[in-house]
Amino acid sequence: MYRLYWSPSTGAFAPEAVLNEIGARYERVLVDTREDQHRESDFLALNPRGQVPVLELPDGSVMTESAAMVLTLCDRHPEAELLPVQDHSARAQAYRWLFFAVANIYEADLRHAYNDRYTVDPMGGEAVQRQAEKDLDTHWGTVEQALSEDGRILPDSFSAVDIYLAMLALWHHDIPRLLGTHPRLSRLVERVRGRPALGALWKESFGHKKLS
Ligand SMILES: N[C@@H](CCC(=O)N[C@@H](CS)C(=O)NCC(=O)O)C(=O)O
Repeated sequence: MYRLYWSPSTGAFAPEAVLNEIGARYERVLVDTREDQHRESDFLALNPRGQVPVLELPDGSVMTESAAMVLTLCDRHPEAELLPVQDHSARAQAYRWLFFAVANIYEADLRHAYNDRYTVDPMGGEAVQRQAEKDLDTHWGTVEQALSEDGRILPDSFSAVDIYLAMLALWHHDIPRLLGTHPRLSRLVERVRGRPALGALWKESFGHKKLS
């Protein structure tokens, strides 16, 4: 059985969504970042970086990095068809946009949320945050151009990368503006939200958020 160390409103959503899509058995261990549980020694022994999510595989090995978890779960459960097959060029596009999302959008979201960590100037947090907002505009613009008209990052199939992008969209500091100005992304979010396997998790994770 898989074990997912998670906290609400974090990158744990993506691997948990994939676990739901593939129908795998898993248990959740709450590491509440709001209570600083991610800084406790037991958890630091699993992830010295002190971040969620952490995924324990059925053989007891432990991994960090949400995107790596998504790829690992898709590889281990190919029957769920959440990624194109290995030798198809669409697989390369899936890697491309997942890495793009992590390296750029997730990165800018962290700068926005933890702006004080990105400057030695005690007054500099707001400037870091403004720059992160500008960068997010640029990166979401790039994604919007890459999406199909009906809101998929791979034009021929739904994929785990759509799930990952939907999660990042729901972290945006101004979701109504983001979705209002990015119609293809808005359709992607609707598609992910409508996935039968994700209903309960979506409600728990994002049910309180205003989308328009
Ligand atoms: N690259 C990591 C980033 C993980 C990460 O930044 N997690 C955040 C929540 S989304 C966290 O644990 N923040 C607590 C902290 O840094 O203090 C991943 O994709 O898993």
